[in-house]
Amino acid sequence: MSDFARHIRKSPFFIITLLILAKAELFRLTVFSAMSPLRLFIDFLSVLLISCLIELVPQRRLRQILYGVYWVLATFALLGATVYYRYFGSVATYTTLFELNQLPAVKSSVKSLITPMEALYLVDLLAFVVYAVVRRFRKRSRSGMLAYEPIRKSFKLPYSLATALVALTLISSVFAVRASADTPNELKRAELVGFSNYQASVIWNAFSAKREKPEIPMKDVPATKQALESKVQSAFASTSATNSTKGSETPAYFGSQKGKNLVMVQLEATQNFVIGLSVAGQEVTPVMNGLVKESLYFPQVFQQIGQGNTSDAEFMANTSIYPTGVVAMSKGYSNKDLPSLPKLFGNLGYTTMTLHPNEVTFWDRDKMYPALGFQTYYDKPYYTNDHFNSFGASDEELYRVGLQKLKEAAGSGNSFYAQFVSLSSHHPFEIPEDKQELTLPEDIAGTQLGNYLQAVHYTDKALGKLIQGLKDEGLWDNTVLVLYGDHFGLQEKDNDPADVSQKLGIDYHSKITRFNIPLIVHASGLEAARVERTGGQVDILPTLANLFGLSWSEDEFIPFGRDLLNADRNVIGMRYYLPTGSFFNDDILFIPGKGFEDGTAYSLKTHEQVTDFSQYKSDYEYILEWMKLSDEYVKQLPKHN
Ligand code: GP9
Ligand code: MN
Repeated sequence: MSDFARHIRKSPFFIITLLILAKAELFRLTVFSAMSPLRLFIDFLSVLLISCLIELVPQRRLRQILYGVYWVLATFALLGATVYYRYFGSVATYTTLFELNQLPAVKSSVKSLITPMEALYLVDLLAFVVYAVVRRFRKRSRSGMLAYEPIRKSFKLPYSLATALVALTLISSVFAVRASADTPNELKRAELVGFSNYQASVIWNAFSAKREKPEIPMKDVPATKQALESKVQSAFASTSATNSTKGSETPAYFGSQKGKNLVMVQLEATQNFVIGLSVAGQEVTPVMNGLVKESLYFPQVFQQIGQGNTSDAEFMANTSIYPTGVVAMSKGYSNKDLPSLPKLFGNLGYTTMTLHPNEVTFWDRDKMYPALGFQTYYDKPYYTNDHFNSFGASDEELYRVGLQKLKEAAGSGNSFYAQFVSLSSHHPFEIPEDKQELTLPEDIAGTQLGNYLQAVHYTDKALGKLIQGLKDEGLWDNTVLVLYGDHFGLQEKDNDPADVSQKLGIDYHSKITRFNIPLIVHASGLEAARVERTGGQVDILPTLANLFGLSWSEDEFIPFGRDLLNADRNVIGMRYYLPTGSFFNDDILFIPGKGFEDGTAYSLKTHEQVTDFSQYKSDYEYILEWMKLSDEYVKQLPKHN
């Protein structure tokens, strides 16, 4: 061990370059499950670039420190990105660092994502630390004092060679990044150019996007949107939710819920497969199952969140704008005057509020809620902490307080729009024992799947209390209740689809079933129906706008979803948890490769792979342009005061 450590101290250039390269390859193997001599060479050049830059520093001591920093930073960046990939299925970038302050609140989630494999990233650093401590200890016991022993001779690249290598490796990195710039799929891009080149390219793109003029000026957004809609299918033009009152015929359901209250509950980590599911003779979600029988139920809706997870789902449901995927929308766009559902209702004299039992600063909601135009928010301090999970209060407590607020709002004589964001079924789904009411078979109990079912069962039960409360307060008949899931719950790494399928007696697909969330709209007098149209979280606002008869002009608002009750066809984009260019239409889930042709498609009906998907090429081209348009739109929105 001491030889290894001495080498690091004497000739860090070789050994640290090699160690970081080894870790870059470990990352490649874990994330992309593939390695090739060409990719290894590209990684080598990018690792070498930093080492050679350090070699240009003349002071030996400073060089040593920089190597140490390089070693530690690269190790933790790659290790962190590996764990991050396991949850998000995306390669972390510098913007992920903005979320580090949230780590303490989700430490149990992070812990459950770490595997023993991660130790491989750390062995060399640990060995070095042990060596350094032992060496110091020995020295102290010999001389009775601490002393730094300078290394008199250490290896250093000749200045001219280091300069030449910097130039060469820099050119090769720029070349690799440029060659992959046309690949929309971020995962593929990261795989092609390697971790550090990918980081450099993301930073460069963000920097140049700031300086460049918008590609589609605001005044051209409506026309571009219209053109895109008709490009995919002329039917889109007539079902566009730009302004529901604009079409020649009145859309179905238009204004049927006008003037009623809206209570919209975003259910944490609730996937659609739990609806109607029974385990060992017990219904997992009896309350929602009952509701479905008397509601509009949309079983083919999918998550579309980006880096902002729960908060992105809130953002989308209230704006019908796609998350850019580059940053949590709450962090990146809360300075904007966001067109939104709370504002549309607010303009009609509604009282608007949002309720969530976590700290409001989590995901910068303290900035997002005002930007969305919610008049009031009720966060952590409003709830009695019943220590349900690491965030604090339970859903029952959320609804207890919420019902009081709804009662007060109703008392003022105004209609209200209240959004609830539930939290009790948060990953890793470990809820208090006395709240676990399902009796699960042995092979499910105690697994993540078992914990998930228990947590969702609790979420459902708490929801029942909200519904009962609304009935008791006499609000039920005049309130539209909307439920939807924010994103998947079951982690891919802990739940083999075949195993889940076998245990639950369903056909669980690792992507289609995982990203499928429920959407339920209940209103007294609204006839129950199962609406099979494919949809996403961007479609929630246009669908509700139609039901409530809300309208607007293009200057005020440009939503990027569709009214699911009137659309004849739908294509929705997904990025971040799947690479950019992925989409769901009414038939398939498509995931691109480098482009369309080398992509993969799965039938939504059978979950089987579809080999001939050429007919959907226009959907692929459309969704890329559509999401770009949404990005251009949100970027150009004016700042709010
Ligand atoms: C906490 C909640 C966390 O406020 O948003 O949920 P997550 O975003 O991790 O799903
Ligand atoms: Mn969530």
